[in-house]
Amino acid sequence: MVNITKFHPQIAHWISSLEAASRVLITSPGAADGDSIGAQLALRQMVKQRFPNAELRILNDEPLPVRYQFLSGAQYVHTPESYAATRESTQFDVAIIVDGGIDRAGRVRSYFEKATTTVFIDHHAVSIEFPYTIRIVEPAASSTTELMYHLSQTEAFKTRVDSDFAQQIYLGVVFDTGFFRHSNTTPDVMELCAQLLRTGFDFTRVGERGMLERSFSSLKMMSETVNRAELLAEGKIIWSTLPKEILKKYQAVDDDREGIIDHLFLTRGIEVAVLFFELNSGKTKVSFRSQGNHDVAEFARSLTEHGGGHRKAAGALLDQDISKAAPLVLERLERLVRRID
Ligand SMILES: [Mn+2]
Repeated sequence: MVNITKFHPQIAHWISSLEAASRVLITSPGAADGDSIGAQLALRQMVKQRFPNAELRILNDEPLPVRYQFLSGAQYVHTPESYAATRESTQFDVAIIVDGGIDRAGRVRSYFEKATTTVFIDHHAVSIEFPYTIRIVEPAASSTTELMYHLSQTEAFKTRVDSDFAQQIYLGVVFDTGFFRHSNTTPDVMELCAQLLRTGFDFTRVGERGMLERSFSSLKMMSETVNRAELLAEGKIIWSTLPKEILKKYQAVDDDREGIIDHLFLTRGIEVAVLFFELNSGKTKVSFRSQGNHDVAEFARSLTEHGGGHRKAAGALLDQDISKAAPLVLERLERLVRRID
């Protein structure tokens, strides 16, 4: 249950800083996903309706992935380059980061830190220590957009829920619940989505274009990854690799890798899926999915301090190259799955 009442002092503080603001910055950590993009666009609508004279800028370290470009409001999402082209001031009165901390905001961090008031809105339980002026963090929310919806319906904002706003909130919810599959799919989430659907937005399009669609080269890349997949531990582990030749061959962007591991994971009998990415730096990125009986976040943390995530979905950045990292990780994982130590 998302409890907004406890945030009333923070919301009051936020509103008074917005009242005095002429320039407002909205951002998210790099590699923005459906939840962070949905939350940014919904937040823009919320603030725009309540403070029509404020100048609002959405600024992210990386350009908006193609899959989100159909969203209403997508034209307002800038990178530092496209923003600098307008030669506007880089000083903001209020800066708001959603769905993750400022430590991963790349070049936008310097804009954020200069702002008079900084606001952090998130649903992740773990976050870095940063002296934000205002923190609104609710781990009970399935997604940042679910939290944003509740903030938008407070006396302070009273945002009109039109079909554009509903579309943005819905995208974040479907993204972070994995289409209502993950354990964060509460009855409240379903009721919220029922309300959103009544506004008449095209939810099929949000699901297909915003989540499932992939580019042709990404499809081919997936097929090569699936081709190379192998089983371990009597078919309880499935693993594969994405070497840099393949990433290069298909000119893969980050977004193209999305969802490949889920296809591996949904193979019958699998308890853990593992996908290794060879990085240009010589390091290896590894992603894990688990049915839940093996805690892959704990496993990822046991590999390196650059590891973590959730019990069922986690990742790590390893210093070794893929030829060394893969056997090492697989051997330890096999021990875990067979429960021998
Ligand atoms: Mn999220």
